[in-house]
Amino acid sequence: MRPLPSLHIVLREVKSRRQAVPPHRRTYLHPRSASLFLAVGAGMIFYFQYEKKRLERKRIVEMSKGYGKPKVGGPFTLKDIDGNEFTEKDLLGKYSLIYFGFSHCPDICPDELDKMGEALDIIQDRAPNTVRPIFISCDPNRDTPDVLKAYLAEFHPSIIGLVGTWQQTKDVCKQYRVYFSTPPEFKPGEEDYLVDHSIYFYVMDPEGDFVECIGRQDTPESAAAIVLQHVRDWRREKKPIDTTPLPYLQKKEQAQAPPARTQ
Ligand SMILES: [Cu+2]
Repeated sequence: MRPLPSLHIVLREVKSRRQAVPPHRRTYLHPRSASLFLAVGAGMIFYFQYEKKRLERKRIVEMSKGYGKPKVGGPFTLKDIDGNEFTEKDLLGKYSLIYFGFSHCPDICPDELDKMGEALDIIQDRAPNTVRPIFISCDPNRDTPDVLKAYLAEFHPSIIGLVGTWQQTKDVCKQYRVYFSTPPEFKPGEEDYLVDHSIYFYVMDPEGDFVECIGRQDTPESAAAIVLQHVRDWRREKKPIDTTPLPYLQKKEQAQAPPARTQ
């Protein structure tokens, strides 16, 4: 077997071949062109990766809108904590972040709502008023509007609390494929039950279609990043998005505004 040439010999060969090219025909890559070349290359790789991810997200979004597929979301009728009717039509215009829980939940709901609050601050900072956070109670017996109002006051002020009758709650849970186990009514002495519920945030687009789930493994930062990415995709496709200030900001503004002058 022929022995492999040593590195030294290889280098010498390269050198001599290079020298064989007359000086005026040698091509040099100027350091500036080299860095430009690398920057363009890196930019293209980044762009293609971004596009690939965007198309992948789009495919998933379109798949979840597809016919014949189990659909998440649909018509429902509930009431907000001020007693106003709230239906699936009130989800339109902005992105929604929907969470199903109950105020007696010992630990998961508070943790998730804290996380939602932090994510909402990040989102509000980068894409103001594009997302409407919603908490739907799946414990209609104990979560009266007042109970829910007091409970949600401990979390982010933008969260809209929704409650319904037992049947309305059962219906909305069915629409969102949330397991619903709450008994229609509780007997005295049995008020201390736990409610099994899903622990996802449902991200719905401004047309009211489900786009993605945010799970317990997500941090406030990653949850915000998921939502912001969808908002960016939506805007990129030049689809309309409502950015009127969220109700809690409007209330805040009204409270701060000087009283109207009367003559
Ligand atoms: Cu919970």
